Amino acid sequence: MFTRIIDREIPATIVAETDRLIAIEDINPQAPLHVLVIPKTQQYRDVVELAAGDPALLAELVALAGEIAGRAGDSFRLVFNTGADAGQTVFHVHAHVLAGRLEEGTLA
Ligand code: DGP
Repeated sequence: MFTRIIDREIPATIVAETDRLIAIEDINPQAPLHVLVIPKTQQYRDVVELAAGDPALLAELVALAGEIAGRAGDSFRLVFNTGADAGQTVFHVHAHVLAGRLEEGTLA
């Protein structure tokens, strides 16, 4: 599904892009800034697989998340829903970058 966004087959608001990552606005924002940072490869289902398979790419992802969040202020949350019971719905690893005022009880 994210592959179709990466390939420009379905639209998204792209806020950053590098050789290996794309960052888009979440379609259902849970905070004033809610961006998804997504490796372009669909090789990794979740952050545990990504950390094991390509730790440098995970570090790139965290750095890009910090850069994007830095545009809105200093503080942010970085959330990797991991597994269906934790609310993961898209099994192509992605980080939620959340900044600004959060809704009470929201875990993205
Ligand atoms: P997760 O529950 O962690 O797997 O998060 C998936 C997120 O992806 C969810 O917050 C909504 C977002 N999302 C799903 N489909 C689309 C889409 O087509 N476009 C965009 N921009 N976001 C999407």
